[in-house]
Amino acid sequence: MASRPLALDRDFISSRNRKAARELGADCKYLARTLKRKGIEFEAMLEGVRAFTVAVPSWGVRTGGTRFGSFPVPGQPRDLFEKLDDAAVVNQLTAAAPRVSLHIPWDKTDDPAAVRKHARSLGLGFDAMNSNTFEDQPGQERSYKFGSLAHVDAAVRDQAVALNLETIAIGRALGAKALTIWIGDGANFPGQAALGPSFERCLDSLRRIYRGLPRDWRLFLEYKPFEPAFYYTVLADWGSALMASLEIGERCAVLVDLGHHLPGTNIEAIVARLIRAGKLGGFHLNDNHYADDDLTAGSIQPYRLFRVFHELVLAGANPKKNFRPAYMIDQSHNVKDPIEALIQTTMEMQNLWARALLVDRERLAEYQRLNDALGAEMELKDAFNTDVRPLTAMARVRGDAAAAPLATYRASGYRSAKARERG
Ligand SMILES: [Mn+2]
Repeated sequence: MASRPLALDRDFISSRNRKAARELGADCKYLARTLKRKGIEFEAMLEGVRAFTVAVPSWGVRTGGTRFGSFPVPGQPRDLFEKLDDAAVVNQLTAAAPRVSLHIPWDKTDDPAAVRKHARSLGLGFDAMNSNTFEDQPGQERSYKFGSLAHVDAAVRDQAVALNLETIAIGRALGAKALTIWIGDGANFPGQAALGPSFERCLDSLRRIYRGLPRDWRLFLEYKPFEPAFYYTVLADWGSALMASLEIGERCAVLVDLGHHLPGTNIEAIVARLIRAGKLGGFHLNDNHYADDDLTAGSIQPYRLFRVFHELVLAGANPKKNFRPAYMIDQSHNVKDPIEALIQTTMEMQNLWARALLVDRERLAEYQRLNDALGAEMELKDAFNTDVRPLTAMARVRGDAAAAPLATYRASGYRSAKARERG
């Protein structure tokens, strides 16, 4: 496929920015003044915001989201090239989503060189590859109905290991540097699976995959408490994932999906522990109300994501070994335009990251030394309650993206153009 120019016209974006420039300038001036009173430099914050980027999931540019079926929007991407086109729109408007995360076999390609070239023409690279052994594909020899990497039958495990090695091979050709593994292996009923041996089989399969991992790659283990197995899951929690990653090797780490925790779990504390262990691999960012709801990040519990980001900002200020988390979005919707949802998510993360940067870490530490619970909490809340939207808008403008990405997207007519073009 011939490479096309960027999805949205640059001049269209900059003309919209020019129209908003006066108001944005005034808002930034006001914010810079209030920040200065707290000893915070606006320009330094701007650089901090611009340094934060996330990866867009290839499965997030189409509707999905429920087990009960999906309701496509007009002009959905029909192949991987078109998925990249849509992902490029998110990056063009936010300047914060320059990578895409693929799922194999959903995104299986016979011509990774062409895919890589197309991505590069759009200004995109590739983040962690994801392998899918949690559902059967047409023509597949052996079924994953009763598991994959931890299956009782060695032949099924072989097939699942092979799929992961193939995923690495495709990712290598694309320039990716990590593999994320999530498996649904487990049991729906007590007695169905032997708890000890199933974990051993999982470890054994992971070791085989790790042996096929290129030296400059990392392996991320993504845990999840339940679903599709509703009684027992092999990699159910960060304890199991950490234990596995410690046994597998130096380049194996844990991936935290925000939606993969039981209600009330203190995720920021898990993040702090994984940082200490040098085993925080990355994130699947999303939000949830009940379980693995894959809702737009920050839509339900923005304060929770802010607290997670605060731990990451703290760790970044005083880096520990192996601290370079991969930030990836993992969400899928039925009721929002998928591109709009990804833009909204990316903007929400820019805002929450900016607010986490505003925490006065020395003052917070002083409150903590004094056991001043109220003072410490208010230090966090003060940052969280700051309206940083002018700051993140200016960060986008500096990156040649849009001051107001959602309004710009809607005004661009991209969706209706694609509906006509793609049918
Ligand atoms: Mn995930």
